[in-house]
Amino acid sequence: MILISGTGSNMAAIVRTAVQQDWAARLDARVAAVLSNRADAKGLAFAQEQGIATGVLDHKAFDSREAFDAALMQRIDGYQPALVVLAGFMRILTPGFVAHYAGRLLNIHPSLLPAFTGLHTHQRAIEAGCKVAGCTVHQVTAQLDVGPIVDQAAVPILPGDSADRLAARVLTQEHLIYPRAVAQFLSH
Ligand code: NHR
Ligand code: GAR
Repeated sequence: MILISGTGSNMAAIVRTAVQQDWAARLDARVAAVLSNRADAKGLAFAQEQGIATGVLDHKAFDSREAFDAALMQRIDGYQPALVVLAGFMRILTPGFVAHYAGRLLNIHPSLLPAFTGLHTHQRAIEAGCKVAGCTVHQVTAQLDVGPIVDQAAVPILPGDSADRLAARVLTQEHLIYPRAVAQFLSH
């Protein structure tokens, strides 16, 4: 199960790797569905083209984070997933949600955690004068961006880098380490 909010390039990387590496035969695993909190998330079209079930649950239609998360849990549990993968999913999840999927909830964050938790990581890394940046796959816990680190990759920050240029460099690494981390999780 993959949750997205936007482009879904990490989701697409996982879907492509699952096909290329034949996860169905080798890991008895497939992407059960792709859910988004935004109806206009670009990644939904890609998932549909791949024949994957998709769904939209608009957080703005709910009175509280708890109500949104309860509905999201119900949707997810309909697929009985072994693993829930956040891939550019932009809603903070409640402690109840996190507890429900404890040990089977992964996220990719666009920084070398524990540095730069939260948002706007690339701009903040450039402004801090960092010489390296990167991305982190981590288990999701109730506290934001601090769950156990599963894998990381580093890239250089080059003179004159913009946040967009750095983000693109980091994203190529995300597309390598996230499918690898998911496969590793599913092989245990
Ligand atoms: N939920 C929990 N409980 N723990 C984590 O570690 C989580 C999480 C939900 C999402 C991804 C995370 C990231 O990789 C993630 C980790 C969104 C926000 C945020 O502030 C922060 C961190 C992450 C994702 N979201 C705003 C909110 O009010 C909305 C921002 C927007 O819509 O653009 O939920 O960076
Ligand atoms: C990725 O860089 C991901 O690490 C980051 O957003 C991008 C999503 O791209 N995630 C967050 O910032 C979570 N708060 P994608 O939709 O193309 O996978």
